[in-house]
Amino acid sequence: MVSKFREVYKAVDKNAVHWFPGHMGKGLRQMQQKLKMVDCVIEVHDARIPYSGRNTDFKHTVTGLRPHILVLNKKDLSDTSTHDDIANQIKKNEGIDHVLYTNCKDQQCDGVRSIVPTAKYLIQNSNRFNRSEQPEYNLMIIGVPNVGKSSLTNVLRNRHLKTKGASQVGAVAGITRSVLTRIKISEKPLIYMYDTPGILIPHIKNLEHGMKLASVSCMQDHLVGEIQIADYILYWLNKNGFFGYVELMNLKEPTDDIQEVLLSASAILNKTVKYKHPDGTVKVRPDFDFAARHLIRAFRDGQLGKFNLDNEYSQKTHENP
Ligand SMILES: Nc1nc2c(ncn2[C@@H]2O[C@H](COP(=O)(O)OP(=O)(O)OP(=O)(O)O)[C@@H](O)[C@H]2O)c(=O)[nH]1
Ligand SMILES: [Mg+2]
Repeated sequence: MVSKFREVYKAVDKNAVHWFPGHMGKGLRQMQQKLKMVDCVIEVHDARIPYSGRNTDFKHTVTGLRPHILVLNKKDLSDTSTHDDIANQIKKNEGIDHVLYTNCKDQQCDGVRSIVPTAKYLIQNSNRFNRSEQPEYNLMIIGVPNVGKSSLTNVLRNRHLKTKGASQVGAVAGITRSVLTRIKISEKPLIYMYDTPGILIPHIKNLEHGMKLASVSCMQDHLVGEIQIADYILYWLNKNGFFGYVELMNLKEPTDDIQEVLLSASAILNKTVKYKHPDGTVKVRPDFDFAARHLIRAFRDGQLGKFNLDNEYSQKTHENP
């Protein structure tokens, strides 16, 4: 039987998934300047996309020979059944031995608790080069926008020092704009963390990687287009057999047509916009952007399920992205 759903995703606007504003280039330069002070790099990424959009340039420009921990954050929104498999694959393919899954919203999270001891262990067993005489350890947290770098810095600070958080956190990508002054996260031994701005690869060649980043809000929605993001989410849900959106969007059955989905949801959301008709009169039509945001929000909040958007790279195929 031929599937009624799309096998391949085609974007309306392929160029929309490029986002490299000035503060990212500047942030990257600041990070490189601070590097000689750094003993261990903590790379944070979204657990729903363990491969897509990870900034591979970091390996050459930032991580280098330093100890490297990969933190896959927002595990509360991700498909936990694939975690072990992915961690093993990353160890095998990338040589990163320490892959930790975290949920910054959970004070008791084992992954969060193990970051400082793991970093301490790795630093004590590494060649600190020019820093071997320095008593304090400096960590640098890096990653793409909105994955929870500042949240993690704050949780670690609160856990160990019982003081209030210092790094600004926000639901939109691009909150931290520059490399901040270091934040103390442990007294004994003395450990500091540099929080840094989220940095994307300047040119995202793989369209689906870009759309996955956008789907989990590592880019700003208006740049990619809400309807385009909703369409990618619809494509992915259908392709993977998740049909929770049918009820959410007031549909009778699954469909791959985003216009149909948005039109149907508009009936219950009851949001309209005025527009000027070519005949000069002002008319009213359903607010499709609002309906698109409704689908995107439900997907991001986990209402439609907990997903691994990179599932094609794990379990079955073991392909490299
Ligand atoms: N569900 C869930 N949300 C999280 C978690 N960690 C962070 N968040 C949320 O993710 C959003 C982004 O968090 P930030 O800490 O600002 O992310 P960032 O990586 O510093 O972002 P930039 O500074 O923009 O690069 C906020 O709305 C946080 O509340 C988590 O483990 N689970
Ligand atoms: Mg931040």
